[in-house]
Amino acid sequence: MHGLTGPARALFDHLAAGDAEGVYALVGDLVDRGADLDDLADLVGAAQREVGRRWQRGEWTIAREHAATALAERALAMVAFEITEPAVRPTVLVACAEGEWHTLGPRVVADGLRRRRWDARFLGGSMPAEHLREHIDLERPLAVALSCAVPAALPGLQRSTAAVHEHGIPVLVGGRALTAARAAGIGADAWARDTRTAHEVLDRWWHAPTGRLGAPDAEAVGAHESLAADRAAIVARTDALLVELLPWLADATPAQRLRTREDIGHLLAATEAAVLADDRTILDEYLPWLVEVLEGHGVPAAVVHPTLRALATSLQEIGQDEVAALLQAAARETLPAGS
Ligand code: B12
Repeated sequence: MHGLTGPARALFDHLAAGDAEGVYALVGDLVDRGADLDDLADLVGAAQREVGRRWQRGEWTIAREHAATALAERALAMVAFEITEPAVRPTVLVACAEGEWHTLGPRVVADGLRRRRWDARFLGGSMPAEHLREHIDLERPLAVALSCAVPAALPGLQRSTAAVHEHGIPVLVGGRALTAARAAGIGADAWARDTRTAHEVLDRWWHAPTGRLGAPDAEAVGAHESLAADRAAIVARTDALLVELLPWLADATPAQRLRTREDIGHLLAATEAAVLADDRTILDEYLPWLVEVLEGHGVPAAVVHPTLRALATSLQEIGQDEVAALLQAAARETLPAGS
């Protein structure tokens, strides 16, 4: 069961049933009763969080999530198409960090800014830093707004932020992987929760340009770079150590073996993000989430502790003792001993 009520519940039920007509009728009705794009964004956000939980617990297939998301996108577009007033505020580029494919959030932020008469241009999913740098030459925006929903995209966010800063342009960041502290850690100039707060920050920058741009913690960037350089070797070594700890893995199918290596890669990506943002809460959130996802998808959670041990050992073998200690502390404090 979900805790949604009112229109959020109705929207989720239509999304779950793949009922396009139901979605359009509901949105039409809400708009007639005065709902605006911000209200719709809150509603879609609530319904989509439930979509995510269903996938996380293994109750929904990826195809069901995709179908619901495609409809949710349409619901937001219905309102966005009505925004026709010309911009009176400067250009703002809105993009996803490199490696980030959650586009609904930043798209609705771009539309919400257009509604507030910014010349907001949405650049879509995963925007590599070098292409963003090039595009800024063409557009000369007042600011760039970057979105990051998964911790694995934080390094891409940091690179994009640095690329924008090379032009002396400030960067606003948002999305569910971020907090104010993480935003400051990667060198962004501001963090905003949603379009309303994004508009306030941008308006401030418009009227009183930011003097000094943010900078990431150089030590954390260095620590991240040295870890990222050994990524492939760490994954391969962790995988080999894991087979020693769980000999039955050697008999798994090639597809399962590949999946295990991918999962190790994701765990390492979360660890890298925690190092870069110098923020262990990234791992504190990631590990219990991982256990729930594995359990929901029929993988025994008992593999998590050996995987963490194997990863910590391979990190220690290459002198990354501090990172290993970070991972072990997060595991100790957030996971039940036997999981
Ligand atoms: C739909 C979806 C997808 C779709 C996205 C399709 C698309 N076109 O966007 C696809 C299939 C691509 C996808 C992929 C993945 N996903 Co996904 N996804 C979701 C889901 C269910 C909904 C996201 C959404 O549409 N939200 C609706 C919008 C309106 O809300 P929002 O994004 O939060 O945006 C609001 C604010 O955050 C903010 N905001 C957002 N960006 C910005 C930017 C600025 C500048 C500002 C100011 C504000 C701001 O304003 C927005 C409006 O209020 C979420 C669930 C959730 N809880 O978010 C999972 C979720 C985010 N995904 C998750 C995961 C794990 C993945 C994958 C790793 C899965 C996989 N194994 O491949 C990949 C990663 C892909 C990648 N590298 O980006 C996890 C992340 C958990 C974690 N620990 O990191 C979640 C939370 C699901 C879950 N409960 O486990 N996903």
